[in-house]
Amino acid sequence: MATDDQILLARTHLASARNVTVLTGAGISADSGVPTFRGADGLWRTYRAEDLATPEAFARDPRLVWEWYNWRRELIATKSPNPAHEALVELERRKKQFWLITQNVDGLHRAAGSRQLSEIHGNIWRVRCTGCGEISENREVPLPLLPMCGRCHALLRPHIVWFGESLREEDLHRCDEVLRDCDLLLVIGTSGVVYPAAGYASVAKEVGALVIEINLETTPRPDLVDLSLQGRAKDVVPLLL
Ligand code: BJW
Ligand code: ZN
Repeated sequence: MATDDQILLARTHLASARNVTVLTGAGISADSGVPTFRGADGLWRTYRAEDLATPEAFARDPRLVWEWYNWRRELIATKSPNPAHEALVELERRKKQFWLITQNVDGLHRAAGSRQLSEIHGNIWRVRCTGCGEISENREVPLPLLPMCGRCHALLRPHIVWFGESLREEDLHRCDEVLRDCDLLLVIGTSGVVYPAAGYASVAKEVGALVIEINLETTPRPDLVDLSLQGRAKDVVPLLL
C-alpha cells in the first residue's frame, strides 16, 4: 500500500502542476465491478480479448463477438462510477489545463461527468455500420445477435478499436498534444502492454513531465515512473486532491 508520505508527496506535485494529463485503464473500472482484461476474471468463456477483439474474429464469427459484447453491455449497464472517477471530475474542474485519456470503453468517466477526455479505444454504447459507416449511440441490452443498420441493412459492429486497427487520427493527435504539453502525467490502473497507450509515459518523460502511477501491482516499465502508489484506484485517487 502507498504510504502517507508518498500520498502527501503526490498531492503536493498534483497541486502545483499547471498542466495535468491522466491516462486510465481497466483498473479504475475494476473498482466499479467491471472485470479487467488481464486479471483473473479477464476471460469470457475460454476467450481472451486478443481472441475476440480483432476484425478477423468478427469476420469469422460475428455472432460470437456480439455475444461477448452483449454480455459486457449487460454487465456494464449495471455499474456506476466510483470515487476514483469522481475525483478525476473534480481534478478537471480545478485545473486550467487538463486532459483525460482513457482506454476504457465502458463510458464510466463520461457518466461521472468528465468532459475533457478522449476515449481512445471507443465506446461500448456506440455502434458503427460496416456498410455505410454511420455511427450511432445504442443502449439496447441485449442487442439482437446480428444487429443490422436501419439505413442500409448492413451488419453493425461495436464502435471500438480492435487489435490491428488504428486509433482515430483526431485522438492520436490530441493525445500527442496533451502528453507533450503536460508537466504531470497520472497513470491509473493500466497494465501498460497495449500500444499506443503503453508508450504514453515515455512520451511524457521525454518532455520532462513527472509520472505518477496508481496500480494494485507493479507494471512493466518502473523506470518511467517517478512515484508509484500501490493500492486500489478508488482508495488512492481521492486522497490526491
Ligand atoms: C488496478 C485495480 C484497481 C486492477 N486499482 N489498479 C507496438 C509494439 C507492439 C505491438 C503493437 C505496437 N503498436 C501496435 C501494436 C499492436 C497492438 C498491441 O499493442 N498489442 C500488444 C498486445 C502487444 N495494438 C493495436 O493493435 C492498437 N492499434 C494500433 O496501434 O494501430 C496501429 C498499428 C496496428 C497494428 C500494428 C502496428 C500498429 C489498437 C489496440 C486496441 C486495443 N483494444 C482493447 C480491446 C477493446 C475491446 C473492448 O474493450 O471491447 O482495449 S485491448 C484491451 O486492452 C482493451 C484495453 O483498453 C486495453 C488495455 O488494457 P488495460 O486497461 O491496461 O487493462 P488490463 O486488464 O491489461 O490491466 C488492468 C490493470 O489494472 C492491471 O495493471 C492491474 O494491476 C490494475 N488494477 N484492479 C488500480 N482496483
Ligand atoms: Zn448502414
